[in-house]
Amino acid sequence: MSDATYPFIPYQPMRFSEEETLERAAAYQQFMQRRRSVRDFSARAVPREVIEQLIITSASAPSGAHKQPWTFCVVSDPLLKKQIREAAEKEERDSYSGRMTPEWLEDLAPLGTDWRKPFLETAPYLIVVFRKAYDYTPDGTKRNNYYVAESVGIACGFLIAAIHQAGLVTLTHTPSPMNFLSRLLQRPDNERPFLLLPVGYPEVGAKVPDLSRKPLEQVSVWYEQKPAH
Ligand code: IYR
Repeated sequence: MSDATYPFIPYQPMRFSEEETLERAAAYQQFMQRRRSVRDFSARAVPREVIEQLIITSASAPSGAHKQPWTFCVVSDPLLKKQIREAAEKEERDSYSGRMTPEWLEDLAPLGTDWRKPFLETAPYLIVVFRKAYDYTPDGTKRNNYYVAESVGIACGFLIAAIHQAGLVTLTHTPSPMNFLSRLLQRPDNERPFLLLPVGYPEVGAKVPDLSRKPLEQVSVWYEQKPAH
């Protein structure tokens, strides 16, 4: 570790009044409530530039030691989408008919999922997010990454929010095991598949399960200073 100091620049704060802050927090909350995991995709095209912007947003996520330990593989080639679908359905078929426990299948029943994944071909884009356990420096030595799952998970959260903000839909698909993605996308040994997100427009008349979200009281515990009396 050298004792050189590293450059710092002024932070450019967003400045809002208290009233505006609450309005913005509430408006964003309501906007995010409309996000749903959608499985019925339209084949309607999405411009490449849109996907580029979504990925730049996702890659702005914080990461352990700012290592940015992610790669976004963007698949629009119909032949490759077909190969991904076939490989995913092969794994999913085995999962749904034996690998998943009865309890797991019972928990999934309200979502109406099964081994069939037509969205892997219908959606105009598949974004396959890879996590990088380590990186290589230009001279080929390994450099460690930190909190990789947390970092890539946060980036995927940013990506999902950006997709919703653009008026598009996605779902988090996790075929298991996922190593066929490393093979089909020819990824190097330091990358592991993390999440697969189809991106596109919803099919006209798309339906989603009638679910509700846990209210604030059920998901939060508050530790506040007691009022003096
Ligand atoms: N990976 C499977 C099963 C699945 C598992 C969970 I947990 C879900 O919330 C949804 C599906 C699939 O993609 O169908």
